[in-house]
Amino acid sequence: MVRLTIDGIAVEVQEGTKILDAAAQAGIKIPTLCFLKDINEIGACRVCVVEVEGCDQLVAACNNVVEEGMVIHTNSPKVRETRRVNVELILSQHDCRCATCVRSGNCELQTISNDLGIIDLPYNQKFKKKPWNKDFPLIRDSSKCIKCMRCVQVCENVQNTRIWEVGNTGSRTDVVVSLNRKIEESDCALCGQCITHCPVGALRERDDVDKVFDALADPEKITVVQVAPAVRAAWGESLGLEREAATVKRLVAALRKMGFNYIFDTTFSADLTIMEEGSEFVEKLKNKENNKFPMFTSCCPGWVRYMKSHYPDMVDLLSTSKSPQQMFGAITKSYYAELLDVSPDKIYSISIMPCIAKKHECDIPTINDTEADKDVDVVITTREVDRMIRAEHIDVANLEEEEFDMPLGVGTGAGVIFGATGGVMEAALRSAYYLVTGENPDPDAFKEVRGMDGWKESQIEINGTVVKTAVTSGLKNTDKLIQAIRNGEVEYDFVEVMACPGGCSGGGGQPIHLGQTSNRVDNLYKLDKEANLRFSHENPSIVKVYEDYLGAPMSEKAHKLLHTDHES
Ligand code: HC0
Ligand code: SF4
Repeated sequence: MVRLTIDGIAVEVQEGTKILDAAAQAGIKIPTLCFLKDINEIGACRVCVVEVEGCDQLVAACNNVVEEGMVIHTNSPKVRETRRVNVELILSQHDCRCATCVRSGNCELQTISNDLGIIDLPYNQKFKKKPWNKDFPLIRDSSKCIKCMRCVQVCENVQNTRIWEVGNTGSRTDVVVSLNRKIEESDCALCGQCITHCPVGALRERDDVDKVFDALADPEKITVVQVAPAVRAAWGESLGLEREAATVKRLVAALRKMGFNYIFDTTFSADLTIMEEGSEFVEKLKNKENNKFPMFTSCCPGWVRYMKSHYPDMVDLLSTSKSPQQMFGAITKSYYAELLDVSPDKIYSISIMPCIAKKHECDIPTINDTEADKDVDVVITTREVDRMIRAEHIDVANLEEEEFDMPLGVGTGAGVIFGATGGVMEAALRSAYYLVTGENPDPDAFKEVRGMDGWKESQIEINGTVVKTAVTSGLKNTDKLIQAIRNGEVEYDFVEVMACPGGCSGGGGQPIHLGQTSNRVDNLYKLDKEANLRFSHENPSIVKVYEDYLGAPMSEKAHKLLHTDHES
């Protein structure tokens, strides 16, 4: 153990502890800006500097370890003044027009500047605005970048993708798309983790809110909106709502107030995905010798993009089932258009997702299989729907809860847990067990696949057949798993991959509050536990859509509408 004094408090911590962590253990908060625990500990911004007695220079608290007998001052006049100058210099290179910034109110630079009492900009502002493809789902504004390197590190060290790199040196240092590429030429998976880890407004999603407002104002359009599983666990965070108050039914009430004609639940089509993907898997298993394994889930478009660019020779291992978002779009513009007795082109289909990659998925040419132009017309993120709610001045806290519309508003607990890592696998196993044995398992029988670990394994016996499964989230974890499969170190029958750590709950379109993913995941499992229906095959709307329209899972019609070959 190491003994030291921080701000007059005697502290005893383990050897190797960083000054920042030692201070936190003593209840002292040192401000940080570029720091991200275990991801970016480079001390670049110099906001966390502290004074160590006997040291001429101030030291960064995030990447210097404690030493026996140290006497540290975290907020002395010298520290305060240095921090202030450091932040003023950062501001001199940052476009400080906060009023029009997407991160205003949730910006770490804004908070630190305010906390340090900076109420004027003493240096001339010099910032660069570089051209960017505004049609791409991920938008970068170079004039907001503070070169903290968080995006570079998250992309490389968590997502194994290396889209960003440092260009130039000295005062011209910049973050650029690597290998001199344009973003649209790069292999960006569109997971959006760089956005959620950016402390400022340098990275954001393409804003599609106006398209939705235009559709709502167009009397010729019937607006049909779907709400993804993980959105319900997070939408209240940026509206200041307590988790208990931010129910999905309250979100439904807000959407109805905004004027959406039909408000449905993506958990319905998550259940539909289970019917198709579960049946596809069971069919493959029946003829094991003639099929290649493992079968990979295909519902995460970030993962599908990653596989296409990094492992193109393995694309045929992806399940052909479309994602719930796209199944929903296809059902909306076929079955539901028929129920409404309108042409599919009259329907404008909107999807609220925790995800950036979904904005790309709905534009993949071969994903659209109905008579309409596009099965899903526009995708907005959880952050964008929150902005719409604010723009409409809806007092969500005082809204009465309302129900989804019918029949596509019914989902099971199995569909809800799609938004958590392991959830798709667990939901699939619940129904696969039923499809093989004709009996339901205990709904909690496959709990092993829950939890935030990056790579989880389980073996499950169904009617004498042992099924080996794995679940992974985060693309670096995924890469390790694929390498192990390719090297013959592991063998699985069924693998779930989600690009974002923790699954969609930690998606790149979610409100930006780092450290919230596991709370969101817990919330989804709680909703599953409390649900009346916990098996996808028991969803009455699913039973009906097969009876009245699709016939059976994997039928010709189901194939046409609900499956894809992942070719483009
Ligand atoms: Fe997901 Fe999905 S679970 S990818 O994370 O499968 O975005 O929430 O909507 O489509 O259902 C995202 C979340 C979805 C889809 C579902 C799947
Ligand atoms: Fe999108 Fe979810 Fe995949 Fe992340 S894990 S890229 S949020 S689908």
